[in-house]
Order: sequence, then C-alpha cells, then structure tokens
Amino acid sequence: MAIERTLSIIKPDAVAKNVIGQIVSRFETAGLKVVAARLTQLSRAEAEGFYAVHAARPFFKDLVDFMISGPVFVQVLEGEGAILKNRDLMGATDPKKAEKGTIRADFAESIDANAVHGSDAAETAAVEIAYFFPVLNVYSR
Ligand code: RTP
Ligand code: MG
Repeated sequence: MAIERTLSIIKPDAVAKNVIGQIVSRFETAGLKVVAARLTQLSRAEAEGFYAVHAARPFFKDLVDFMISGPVFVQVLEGEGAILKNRDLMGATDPKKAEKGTIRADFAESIDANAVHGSDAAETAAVEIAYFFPVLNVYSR
C-alpha cells in the first residue's frame, strides 16, 4: 500500500478532555507520523468552509457551532494507507456504533461531540490538507 497523507482534527470535546496526547499516541502506535500540527481556534467562516460539503445538511449549524466551541488540534498524518488507517482508528461517526477500542468509542460522547475528524478519501485529504497547511502541500511528494 502507498504512503499517504490525511488530515486529522482532534475536536473541541477531546481537546477539552485533555486527551490530545492519548489520541496522538494511538496514531503513532499504528504507524502514522505527525508531519504537521497546530492547536487553533477556528473562526465560524473557517469551520463553514471546511465542512462546506455538508452545508445543505440539517446538522450543519450544530456542527459548525460545535467546531468553534473551543480549540481544535489539526494535524497531517503520514503513513502506509494513512486515510483508511485513520478512519479505522477513529471508528464510526456515532460513538454508540463505534467498535470497541476505537477513538470514538473510547473518547466521544455523541454523534455531534465525536472527538475526531479524518479525511474520507484521497481527494478530500488533498483538499483538507491544503485548507489548513497550504505551505506543506507545496512540498508534498
Ligand atoms: P468527520 O467528517 O467529522 O470526520 O465525520 P464523519 O466523516 O464520520 O461523518 P460525516 O458524515 O462527514 O459528518 C461530519 C460530522 O457531522 C456530524 N453529523 N451529525 N446528526 C447527524 O445525523 C450527523 N451526521 C453527521 C458528525 O459530528 C460528523 O462527524
Ligand atoms: Mg466526514
């Protein structure tokens, strides 16, 4: 499998719980490397732009309100099959449906406050990485 990059966000609920390190540790243990990262407070415009694909969905306003409710930890993860590997580590969107041992099963409270975001495909990963780390993208292989 090819070396890929994916965008991960540790969402406000998990940052507030003080589990950034525990979540990053899971990525590292699974062979993913953090190649860019920053703790940041998203503006409403940034959050709306990031989740633009969901703009017409009924949960969009709640999603944006939640994503700006506190700081987030945004990272680029690199490794073999990084996109799928990260999604596997995250677990299902709804933590009640997430498999035991996944990040969402262990750290998330609800479908809204679900601890992490991860890119879902190569195309979205490229767009999402460029959204937060435009300079890194210039130098990507
Ligand atoms: P994410 O984009 O955050 O990694 O999550 P995902 O791929 O697992 O889920 P997605 O379908 O992309 O939805 C983005 C976020 O919107 C919230 N959501 N709420 N109430 C609902 O039915 C509902 N569906 C989605 C979730 O917080 C989800 O992470
Ligand atoms: Mg998604």
